[in-house]
Amino acid sequence: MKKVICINDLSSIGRASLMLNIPIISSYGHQVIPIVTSLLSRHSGFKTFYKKDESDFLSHAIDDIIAQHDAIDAILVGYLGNACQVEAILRLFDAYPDTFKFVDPVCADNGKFYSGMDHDYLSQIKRLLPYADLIKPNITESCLLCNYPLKDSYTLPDIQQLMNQLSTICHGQIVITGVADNDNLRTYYNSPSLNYIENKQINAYYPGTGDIFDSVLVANKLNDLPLNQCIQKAIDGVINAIKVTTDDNPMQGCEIERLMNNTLK
Ligand code: PXL
Repeated sequence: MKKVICINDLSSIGRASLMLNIPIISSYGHQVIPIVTSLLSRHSGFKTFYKKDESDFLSHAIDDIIAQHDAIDAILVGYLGNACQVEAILRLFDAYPDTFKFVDPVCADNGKFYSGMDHDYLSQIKRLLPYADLIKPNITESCLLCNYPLKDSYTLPDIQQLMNQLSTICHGQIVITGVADNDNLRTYYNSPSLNYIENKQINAYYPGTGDIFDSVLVANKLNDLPLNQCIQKAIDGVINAIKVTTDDNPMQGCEIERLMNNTLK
């Protein structure tokens, strides 16, 4: 069984981060080893939430895991909530040079930073990207990482330039999500060369879709699928998760429980 360390927050209300990583990656038969970065009563897309920083726990947990010398197949990094956690994560990366490393530089969407995040925060999490085998910024995060102007729509030369700049930061595979093109959404990737997969845009915003995407992507990478197939499965996963959702309030996230058919029942 493959082992995946997932470094992400745990939000009680509104399906996001670890509450998506754990069930989805487990459903592929991989073992998830969660390391909590922050505890939130609700994800930060809600107007109010209570957040408890877990940097101290994260640092000690990482040192304990390193001391055990357990074999780890993949490390997934998502929402930190405190940029000081980068130091401990770099220690983990250093201790596992051959482990597949996936970094989602979670900090912004739809042209703006998430609550409590800013350019200083971004400059810290950017330090993780050179060590990653695969990164997945959305289009807003891509522009912010590259000091590229945020726009309403992006041309192919825009994406080419962003991809070029991102590949000077990360020498691994790069996936840029959420690029609108009329009624479609494009997911660009750089492996083996610049390419994209297009799907019909769904007219609703559900928090956590990036975490569903990350979970399916990493689970399939661990099964050695080529990047384009991993991306297609990640897109299909997000679309299916939105399709089965019945709650009128999209802030509650996608009802992935409806996709969890299992033999424990
Ligand atoms: O899905 C990204 C994410 C993760 N964690 C928290 C968030 C968000 C996006 O809003 O608020 C706490």
